[in-house]
Amino acid sequence: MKPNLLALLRREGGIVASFGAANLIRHRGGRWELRGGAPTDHAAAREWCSLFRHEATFPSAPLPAAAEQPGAPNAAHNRILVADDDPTLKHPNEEQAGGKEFRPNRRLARGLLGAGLILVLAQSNALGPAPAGPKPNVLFIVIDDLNDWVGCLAGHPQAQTPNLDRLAASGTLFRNAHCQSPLCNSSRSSVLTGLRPTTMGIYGLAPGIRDVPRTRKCVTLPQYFAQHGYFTAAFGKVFHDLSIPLRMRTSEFNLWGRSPGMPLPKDKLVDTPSAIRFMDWGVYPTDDHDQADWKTADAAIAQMKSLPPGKPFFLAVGFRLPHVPCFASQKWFDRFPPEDQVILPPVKDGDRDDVPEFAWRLHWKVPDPRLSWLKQAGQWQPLVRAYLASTAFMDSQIGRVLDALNAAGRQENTIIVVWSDNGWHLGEKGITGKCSLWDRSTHVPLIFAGPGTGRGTQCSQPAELLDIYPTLVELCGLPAKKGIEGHTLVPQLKDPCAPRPWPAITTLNQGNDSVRTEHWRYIRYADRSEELYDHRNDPNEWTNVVADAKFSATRLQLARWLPRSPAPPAPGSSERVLAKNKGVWLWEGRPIRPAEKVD
Ligand SMILES: [Ca+2]
Ligand SMILES: [Ca+2]
Repeated sequence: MKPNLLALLRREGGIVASFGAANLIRHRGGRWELRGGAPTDHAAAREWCSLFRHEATFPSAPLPAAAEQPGAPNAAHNRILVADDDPTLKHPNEEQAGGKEFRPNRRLARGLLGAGLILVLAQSNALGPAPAGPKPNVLFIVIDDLNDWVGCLAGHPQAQTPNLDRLAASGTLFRNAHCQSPLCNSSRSSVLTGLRPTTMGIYGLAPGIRDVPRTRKCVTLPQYFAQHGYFTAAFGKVFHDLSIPLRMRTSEFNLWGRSPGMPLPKDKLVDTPSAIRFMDWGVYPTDDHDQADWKTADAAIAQMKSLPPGKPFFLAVGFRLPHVPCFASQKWFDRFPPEDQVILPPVKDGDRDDVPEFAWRLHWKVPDPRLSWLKQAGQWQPLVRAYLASTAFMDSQIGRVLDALNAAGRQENTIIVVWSDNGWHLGEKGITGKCSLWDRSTHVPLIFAGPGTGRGTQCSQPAELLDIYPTLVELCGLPAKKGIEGHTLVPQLKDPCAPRPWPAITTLNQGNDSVRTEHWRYIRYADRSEELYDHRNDPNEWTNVVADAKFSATRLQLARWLPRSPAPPAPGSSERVLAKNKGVWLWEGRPIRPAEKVD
């Protein structure tokens, strides 16, 4: 029976190299010693020692043939495990979250690869079998501000997203996935670093991760793949716009491609309370080829036709719609009923009567108009229709990229993940936009498809976007990444009912957090006011039951998941930042004056 290598390593320290059924063990600084295995394994071990000029002790007599194990692993199954304090290692990364990541020095790594060995870090908790054959590619698609108005999520009865639906039908759909922060920069920074906003101190639209001490040197998801031999490229909006300085972009991806901006008409189509050009919706432009998402899909498709040979790829594609401006050409609007027949989202009069007043401070002054303005301006139905139309257009661009992947013959060996960085209100709780801790802001599509995923399965347990990092790492057979805060979703990709003890946690500025389980949402604001919703009976989060004594145990149980020591806003935090200074609450650096509330 082949011994458990990790157990052996822990017992012996140093390095354990496995050649089929034989184990070469080296105590720190000492000779290598071969134990067990068949003559063919010994030959492989001798060859490796010769290559490295290692001194080794081998058994004096060859083992009898009977010791040879039928079906002994071939060279592709050889392993080497490296203890964390072995002198052949160098530079523990000084990176994030208290974890150390160790890499072999170049000479050792080169030799290991030359000998056909697969390297496994001793810190790995998930020593599953390494995938045979070439590593799977990754197609990483991020959408901006798409809530659950997706056909397969049934968030809106008129949503048209046939390409997301077909992808979900071929993989695993997480029906209860939530962002870690309902805002572009903090959400994307969390996904890409694998860290919570409360760990990074990134809560607003600035700063970017390389300007924050905690994350300055962290190894992001694409960087981790590049470290493990992947060609990495990004097109469109992957990081938040301008969050990574120009000079640093090629260290984030091997290729940082085009990120086209949205086309803008000469004048705004809708005269919203905010004069910001982006806060707009309607029929524009006339030609789909002028859309940012068309150009992004074009660039990704072109890249798929000219990938470097001999390397797996990690291709990140970021679409801008349905983020405002919600623009699409006439043909996409024509796919939906006229404005007076568009179905409005369910909204309850007086819904905020049982919501803490503090909730208003999370979206104190935002460019997104309130529902009261939409109603008064006759823009509620037009906005809903524009959101549906721009989503349908964006979905068609995902379809183009998926078709190109198929045409390139890559679909069989490519893991596809699609996610949105946050949701969006279209009138619920009296607001539009995303700065809230309710389901409308936190609930996002999350789909995995390809090798290792389900085939048309759906998981209703809570998932976090933070889970994307460890899930992709495991699916691709890379060593588990230390120091990241998500949990792999591989068990749920294999069996959507596999138990999952963790809730989804969303944070919007320091001290405001939400905990979402399969049945509940609990929110606590920075002034310690609270909300509790029972999703089994109240999917719209209309009735705050936090004061109901019969739910007090549930409330306490959920509150245990709240972040314990959230980091203060990192230096340089700005835009959508709520903070307290000398007892005064500040919105984007200015004191909040209740008389200025717009509801
Ligand atoms: Ca966003
Ligand atoms: Ca209510």
